[in-house]
Amino acid sequence: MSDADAETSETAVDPMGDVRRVLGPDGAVVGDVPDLSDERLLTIYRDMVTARRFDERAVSLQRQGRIGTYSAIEGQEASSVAATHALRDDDPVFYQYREHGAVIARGFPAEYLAYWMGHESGTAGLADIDVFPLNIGIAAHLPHAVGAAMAFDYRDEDRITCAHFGDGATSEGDFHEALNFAGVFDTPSVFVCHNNQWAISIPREDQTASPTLAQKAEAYGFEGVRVDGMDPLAVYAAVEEAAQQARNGTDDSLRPTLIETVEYRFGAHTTADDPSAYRDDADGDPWRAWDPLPRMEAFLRKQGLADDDRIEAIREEANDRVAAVIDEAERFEGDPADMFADVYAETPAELERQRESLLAAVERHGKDAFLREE
Ligand SMILES: Cc1ncc(C[n+]2csc(CCOP(=O)(O)OP(=O)(O)O)c2C)c(N)n1
Ligand SMILES: [Mg+2]
Repeated sequence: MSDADAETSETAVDPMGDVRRVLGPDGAVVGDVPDLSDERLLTIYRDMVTARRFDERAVSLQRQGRIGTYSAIEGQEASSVAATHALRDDDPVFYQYREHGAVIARGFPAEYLAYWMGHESGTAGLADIDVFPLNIGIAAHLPHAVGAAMAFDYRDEDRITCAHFGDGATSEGDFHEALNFAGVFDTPSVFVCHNNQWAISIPREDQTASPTLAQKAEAYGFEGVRVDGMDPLAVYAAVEEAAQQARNGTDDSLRPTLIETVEYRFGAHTTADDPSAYRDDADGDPWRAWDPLPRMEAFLRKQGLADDDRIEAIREEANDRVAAVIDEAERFEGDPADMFADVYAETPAELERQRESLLAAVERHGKDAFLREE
């Protein structure tokens, strides 16, 4: 480590407490680097850069009225990207609504953005990559993730499930029911709890009296671990171990693992939120030194895997990837009747009346009359 590196490491305040870590704030190696090829390390970095670029563009699309409400990932790119790379491609991922990195790591189909634009058909693209649609009802996807893991067990399939959720989700009944079930039935499950310090305006300290979220696993009889969620290599290592435990669990320890990824939500909760109403901008300052992007970039440079040209090329590739997804998503043809589909097994009479009235209006005025003005 050079003198300059040592200085950066010492001067950065660590806001995370006791966590598993591989990279210092300056990208210096401080733990065991998982066994990843150079190409995969660069791919993880590329997907993180893509997630941040997607964030910038998605917020701007929302401001222009081109997508609906959007939940930003800035600061949390490492945990969903690296966690997904640590799985096999056919291990289903259940996520909340912020962990876009899971979709980007699986190939980033344009349908993903189309779904945020309101196209119901967008979920089809996610089925192809074994990612379940986003879940707004906090923690409601966790019993489903455990149920899917149980199904793999019953069918003797060599697959596991990975479920992402936030610190706020740990206060929901569904969280406790799902993890209790996972423990009792010893399901092949990995739970990734993104402790980004906030559940909209509720700070982590007001969410639970438990000193950590990871320790909640103890109540269900399996292991809980705390990881630096802004360190992609630490997240990768923890999820890879948990996935292996889920797949090949031994008799003396249960297969599920709860991983608390400690991180920070730099942006607003969503584009509908104004964080200045409940926190100071300066609250995020201690976390800036741990930003996953410059950290992973510094690591790649120190390892001799990237130089200025390489980093620039990766940024351009990320920009192009996001631009291509936006172009394709904006070409999706919407069918207004879709909004009535998949709500009820049998459409109630009042809803059917509304559907018919909308379709009659579309027939009268043409679909374009209902679209946004360019
Ligand atoms: C069952 C339920 N209750 C309340 C809400 C309103 N709500 C939306 S997001 C959110 C906070 C979730 O916080 P967290 O789980 O920490 O995820 P984060 O947004 O920080 O990623 C709440 C309470 C909801 N969507 N569903
Ligand atoms: Mg949160």
